Amino acid sequence: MPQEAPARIVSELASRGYNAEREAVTLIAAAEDPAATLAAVVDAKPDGALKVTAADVRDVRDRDGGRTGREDGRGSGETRGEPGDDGATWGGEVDVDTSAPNPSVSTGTEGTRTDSTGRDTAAESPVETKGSFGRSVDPELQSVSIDGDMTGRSTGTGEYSDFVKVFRDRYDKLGGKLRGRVNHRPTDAIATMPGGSEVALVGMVNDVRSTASGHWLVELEDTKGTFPCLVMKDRDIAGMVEELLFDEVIAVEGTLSDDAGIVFVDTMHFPDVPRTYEPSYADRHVQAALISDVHVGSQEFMAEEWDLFTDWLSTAEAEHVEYLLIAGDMVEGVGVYPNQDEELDVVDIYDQYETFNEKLKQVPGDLEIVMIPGNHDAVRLAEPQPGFDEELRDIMSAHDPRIVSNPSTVTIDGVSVLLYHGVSLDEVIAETPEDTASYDEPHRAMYQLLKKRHVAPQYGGHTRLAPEEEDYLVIEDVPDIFHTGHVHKLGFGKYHNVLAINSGCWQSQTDFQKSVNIDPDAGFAPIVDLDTLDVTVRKFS
Ligand code: D5M
Ligand code: FE
Ligand code: ZN
Repeated sequence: MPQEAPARIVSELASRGYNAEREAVTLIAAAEDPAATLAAVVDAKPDGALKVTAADVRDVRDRDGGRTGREDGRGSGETRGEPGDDGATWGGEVDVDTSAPNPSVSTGTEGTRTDSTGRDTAAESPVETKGSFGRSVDPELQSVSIDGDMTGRSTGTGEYSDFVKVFRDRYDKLGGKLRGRVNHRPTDAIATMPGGSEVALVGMVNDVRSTASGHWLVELEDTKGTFPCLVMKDRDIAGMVEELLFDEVIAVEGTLSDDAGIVFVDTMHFPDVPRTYEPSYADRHVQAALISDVHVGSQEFMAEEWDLFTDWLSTAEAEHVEYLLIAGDMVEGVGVYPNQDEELDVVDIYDQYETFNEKLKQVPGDLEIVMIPGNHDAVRLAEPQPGFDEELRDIMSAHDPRIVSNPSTVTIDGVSVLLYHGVSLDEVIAETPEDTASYDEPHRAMYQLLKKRHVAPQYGGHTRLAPEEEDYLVIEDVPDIFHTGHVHKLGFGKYHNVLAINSGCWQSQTDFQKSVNIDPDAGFAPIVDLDTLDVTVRKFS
């Protein structure tokens, strides 16, 4: 099986009981004789040492007068991609595997698994490999920065006052996006205005009811109180009411009733993404693989398909894939759903993460991995979910992934990606009309979240929210890409130029899913061109 050098180095080190710094792997890969360098580095480590550092590799390199290392030390020498050259330096073998199927491909700016973009039509053909070094990545060009990671910053104690604070913060942040667009007044001021006045208010949706005559009564709440707003059933905006979720922040304009007790609504506004939003693009050709819901430890985890995916990542065809973003549910977890234990392959949660770590080692070492937890992971269920604790980070450290909270924003090569696991999508799909959001078009449910500028608006339902000093779930800045998982369905499209991708899963249908007719899209890897935001879906199942 062809394996690209850094991944091979990581697994070689792991088999000898070492974790390694990313840079150390890069330096070893860059050595003239990676195998000899690795052996020398390991020899030089004192007994009981656990981690190979870049300094260790440099020490060995300097000691050998540069024989085992390239001068620039950057790990991506020009000769890297030459067939037979670098491949031969690893134990003298050249891997050329013609048996692996080429993953089928489809590209486009919008799609689902079942659409007509040709996903099922690609023929099987041999993978082209360039020795064991299919990739050529310059780590100096990679850039990753994280925003909104609340790991270690949780302050909530669950007290009532925390709830007040978090909702206050939500109202301030989202209200701020609406206040410039309407001439709003606080609810207590509206109550004193003369009947018939033109009014506007910005509020959180407190209640939505239909009246006996089929109109909609939407109760909005601001910091001063609540106010009833009536949307007549024959108005165009009546359709918008069906898209409302509790606790989202909207603005309305309308006319005050004669007794100043109710507003007859004419227009309704969402914080939304501006239609003219211009996303940022990378200024070089570089790609990111967006995946989710690996569910290692489940009997249905698709190990073979995962192997095909990571093998493919090691080929020249994937050489521009420099980032792997994982949107939660790394492992199957334990006790997540009733009777889940009957379908576990690995029953211990720590063993599940150990196994996941092994799966990560198959990913070429020069890819930057960023991941957030999901509802199957071993962190608190309530959102925002902090990134994993130290013990789990240690277990998952072989590839040195960046582990951040759910949600978080990661900016890669200048392109911002909002990562959110996606538990609220179940709610959006259940509570808004079928043409607004469905499991077959999960990206449309994501559009709703972008429109509401909040990843999980509704408190107290399916989605559990943890009260914090601030509302980390507000989408303050418009991301260039919004990436979720959780519903195990593949779908992507653009909303006001923001690319929304729900990335499917690596778990075949479970008994529960069978019983409720969930047909997962398993074994797909959407690949995004960061210089164009175009998507190519690779199929490994
Ligand atoms: O959930 C994957 C999808 O399946 C997501 O849409 C929720 C749904 N699901 C799966 N199992 C259950 C149970 N037992 N009850 C309700 N909904 C469920 P994931 O959380 O990734 O397994
Ligand atoms: Fe999942
Ligand atoms: Zn999930």
